[in-house]
Amino acid sequence: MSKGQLIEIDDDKVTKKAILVGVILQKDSENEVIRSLNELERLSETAGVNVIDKKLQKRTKLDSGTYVGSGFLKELKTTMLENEIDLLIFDDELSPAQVAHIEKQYEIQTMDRTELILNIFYMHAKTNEARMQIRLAELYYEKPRLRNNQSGLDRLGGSSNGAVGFASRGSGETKLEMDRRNIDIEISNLKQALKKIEKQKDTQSKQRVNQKNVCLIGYTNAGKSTLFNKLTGSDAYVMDQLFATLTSTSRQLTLDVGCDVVISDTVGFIAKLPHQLVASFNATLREARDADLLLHIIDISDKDFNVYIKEVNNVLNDIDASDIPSLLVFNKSDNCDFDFNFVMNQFPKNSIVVSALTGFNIDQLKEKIKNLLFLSNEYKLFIPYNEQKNIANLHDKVIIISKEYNEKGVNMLIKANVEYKPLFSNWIMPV
Ligand SMILES: Nc1nc2c(ncn2[C@@H]2O[C@H](COP(=O)(O)OP(=O)(O)OP(=O)(O)O)[C@@H](O)[C@H]2O)c(=O)[nH]1
Ligand SMILES: [Mg+2]
Repeated sequence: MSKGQLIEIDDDKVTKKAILVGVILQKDSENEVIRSLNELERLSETAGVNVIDKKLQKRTKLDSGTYVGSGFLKELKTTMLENEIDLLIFDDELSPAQVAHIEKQYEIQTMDRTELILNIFYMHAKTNEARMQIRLAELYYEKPRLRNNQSGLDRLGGSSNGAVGFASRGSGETKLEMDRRNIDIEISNLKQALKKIEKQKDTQSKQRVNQKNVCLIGYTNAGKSTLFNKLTGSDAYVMDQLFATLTSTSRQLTLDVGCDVVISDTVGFIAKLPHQLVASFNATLREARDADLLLHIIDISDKDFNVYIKEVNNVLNDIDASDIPSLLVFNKSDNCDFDFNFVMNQFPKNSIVVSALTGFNIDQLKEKIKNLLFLSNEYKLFIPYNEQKNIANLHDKVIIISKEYNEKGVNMLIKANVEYKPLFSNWIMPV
């Protein structure tokens, strides 16, 4: 496929200049819209865009044709011409018709939040799987936007990672139909290829039945990869930017429990996470859905952390992972300029404050993980000597607190997850 009229900025290091636009509707909290617009600035910077200004418009409802009002757009157009600003980035997903309208009527190059996030994913995709996933998300985004003369996703610059270029922008009715058909074929091929990768991974993980899976989840940039490295001694990619991690990495976590525990670092979440990405990153997000325990990492040094907790819970809901036991891990305690002890009162159950950077409370975190995975209940057992051979089965599932031999057998105090109770229920003694 040939590349269309893409926004190329990287080759000659000319940075795109942009104005960001947010809308405050009557139902919206102004603070929340401002927070989101600031986040859009962070996203733009991550994508290599130079943000010149941020504009907010208060409206009773969105303009169905152009999202914001025509007077507002005219003013923006003048500012953009005067200051040689290339791009208008909207802090929401615009309809294909709205983008077409603005670009045609006002000759303003527009991009929406979804397209910007897709660009970042494209720039950061390093593995074959991530490249295919992002390509699939792009195609989902692009298909309803194909138009006769100009369509497709605007590509910002950034490091070339070998991903396939976007669909061509057609120039006539037949070309448009052809483009649509090509997109359908490519979507179907990509889905098949991704399914194959997923199947391979499934087979690999089925070989490890005796294993507990812990998954790090959380808002992007919360410190998941840093914590993953601290817990496992790995060197996963850490960067002060959004969506540094796109592909999951798994490592053994040593907890002294005799059973394999594998921990996975994975892609971060964000408010208004594009649904195209949720669909195409299904396998990556399934990592969370298949976990025995989720470590929900929160940047406690960010005053808006409550908003982020809510957003992450929304995504967990979307991917059917909200019922999985989770531990709230408040990270970056070293960066906190307030007393964070109130957090323990606000979230008394299953929460801990840590610093992945300094190592503060990391041993306590491991202890908590161990408790949540294995040690929900304490049992007193008596196992006669003639049944001793069965004890071997227990060692990798439970924690043996004490062992006392007498002439008939062994008295044991153990801690175990209730799911393993059938393994020792014959020997349980009244406490
Ligand atoms: N001060 C401080 N900074 C931290 C801590 N943990 C992580 N960071 C910093 O936060 C930034 C993001 O860290 P990452 O580990 O890449 O965050 P992530 O959650 O994996 O981010 P994505 O993969 O982009 O979603 C980096 O600059 C880290 O150095 C911490 O405990 N304290
Ligand atoms: Mg990461």
